[in-house]
This record gives sequence, structure tokens and C-alpha cells, in this order.
Amino acid sequence: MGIFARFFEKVASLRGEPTQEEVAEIQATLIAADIGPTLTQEIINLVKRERGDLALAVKSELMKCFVSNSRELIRREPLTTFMVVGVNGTGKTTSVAKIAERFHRSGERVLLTAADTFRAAAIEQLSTWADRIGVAIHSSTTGSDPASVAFDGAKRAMSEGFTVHIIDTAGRLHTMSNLMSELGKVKRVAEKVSSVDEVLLVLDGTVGQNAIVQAREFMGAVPITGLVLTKMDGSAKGGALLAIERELSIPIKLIGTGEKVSDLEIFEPALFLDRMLAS
Ligand SMILES: Nc1nc2c(ncn2[C@@H]2O[C@H](COP(=O)(O)OP(=O)(O)OP(=O)(O)O)[C@@H](O)[C@H]2O)c(=O)[nH]1
Ligand SMILES: [Mg+2]
Repeated sequence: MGIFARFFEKVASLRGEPTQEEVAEIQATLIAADIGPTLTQEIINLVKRERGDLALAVKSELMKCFVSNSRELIRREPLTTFMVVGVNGTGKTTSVAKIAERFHRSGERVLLTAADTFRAAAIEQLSTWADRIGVAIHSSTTGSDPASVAFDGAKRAMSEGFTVHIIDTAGRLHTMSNLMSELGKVKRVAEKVSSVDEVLLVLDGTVGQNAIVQAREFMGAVPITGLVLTKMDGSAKGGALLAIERELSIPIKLIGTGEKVSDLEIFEPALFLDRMLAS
């Protein structure tokens, strides 16, 4: 049984005002759903207060977590530039490939730029994806300056008539301030050629509330326009998604649901809530 099903079952068994013990039980259920302490408290208040249809009330309370209805990636003529950032291993490069494939399929001319010049195998990894999808790649050598790679990629995107440019960056710990400020530099330098229209922060959906801490640090380094939550396949921690968008006020645009290039969904809040509350 899903966590919310358990929650509703518990709530349905209440007779009148819940006792302290019952409140604690409900609280534990909600904490297990990983929706975070603030939201948990709000739902507890709702349970104590609501006399009508509680399921409906809970759904509309949860719906308030979502800051925006527009989840589509920005498109701008003649060239749209995306920069993809996040801590190590969250799924940035895979997400770059997934996004590239989506645009490629819809007829865009896509260029990938390998601005992860830090990890030895990173360029090869992106290049393998580019070959597989059938899109172009710009890269330099491991160890070269990521900002100048991004700049050259942007110049090439402009001069060769690409319509979508996606810059992959190296994973970095949100606690390392020199690496965080490097992101700002990559963006500034790329923008000498063409504006970076979206900075997508890739978060591992399985780390739950921790993702919020990471995100805050990235937000201090570059203006994040959208979130990509990965590894949402087989994750029981779907509830984290609610807390993440609510706390950060940045739309979750995409959901990664597996390792394949097609495992990407545009996030749909209402559908997500229906599934979460039903399961
Ligand atoms: N199950 C699952 N695995 C994923 C998803 N996205 C990425 N992965 C896996 O996560 C691992 C890391 O993915 P990468 O795309 O290399 O992550 P990265 O953020 O680019 O890593 P670094 O560049 O080293 O920081 C790989 O094994 C991916 O296949 C997803 O949505 N679901
Ligand atoms: Mg990578």
C-alpha cells in the first residue's frame, strides 16, 4: 500500500478529534512520504480542522506547492541555450542526452557542448550520447577551461545555424565555493555570444530533502530557471518533489524515470498528485 493510502486509511478510522497519539501516528506516515516537516504540519492541521472531504482538501493543499503551470522548456529564436548544472552523479549528462533527443525528434538542430572538462571520461560519455542520438557535439580536451569551451560552443552554435545549444557542466559539490563561482563564469562567458535562456538544475530525486540544501547553494551561484528531478523510477520518495518546489519556488520541469534516452517526462503536477494520492 502506498504511503498516502495508509495516511487516508488512518484518517478514515478516526472518531472525532484525533488524540495526541493518533496525531503522532499520522505525522510518522507523512514524514515517511518525505514531504518535509512544514507540509506535514500543514496536513496535520488540515486533519484537525477539516470537516468535509479530507482527500479533496489534502489534494488542494498539496497543489498549492506548485509555483507555476508552465513546465515547457523555453524556446527562443533563432537559438535557445540551456546550461545543465548539479552535484556529482545526479544525472546531468544523461538528462542532457534526453533533452537533446527530444528536441532532435521535433526537428531542431541540436549542438551539445562538453563543458565538463574535469572528469576524465566525461567528454567521451557525452560524445557517445551525441552519436547515438545523431546530434552534433563541441568539445575540447580534459583539463581545459570550461568557460572557454562553452564560449567556443556558443560561437559554433551561432555560426553554424544550430537552434538548440545544450551545455553540460561538471558535477560539483555545492559546498565548494570556488567550483560554484565557476558556474557563474561559464554562464557569463557563454553569454558574450548568446544569452543562456535556461539554467536547469539536476537533482537526484532519491536524496529527498537533501536536494533542497544543494539547490539553495546552486541558486546562489547561477539563476536557476527550472529543475530536473532524476531517478524517479522506483523511488518511493515522490513526496520530496512537493517540498522541493514549494521551498525553492522554482518549477520542476522534467522528471527522469530511467537510464534510457526516452525516460524523460514533462512534469505534470495534477497528474502526479492523482497518482501519488491513489497509490
Ligand atoms: N534510474 C535512473 N538512473 C539515472 C537517471 N538519470 C541518470 N541515471 C544514472 O545515473 C548515473 C549518473 O548519470 P550521469 O548522467 O553520468 O550523471 P552526471 O550528473 O552527469 O554525473 P557527473 O558528470 O559525474 O557529475 C548513470 O548511471 C545514469 O544512467 C534516471 O532518471 N533514472
Ligand atoms: Mg556528467
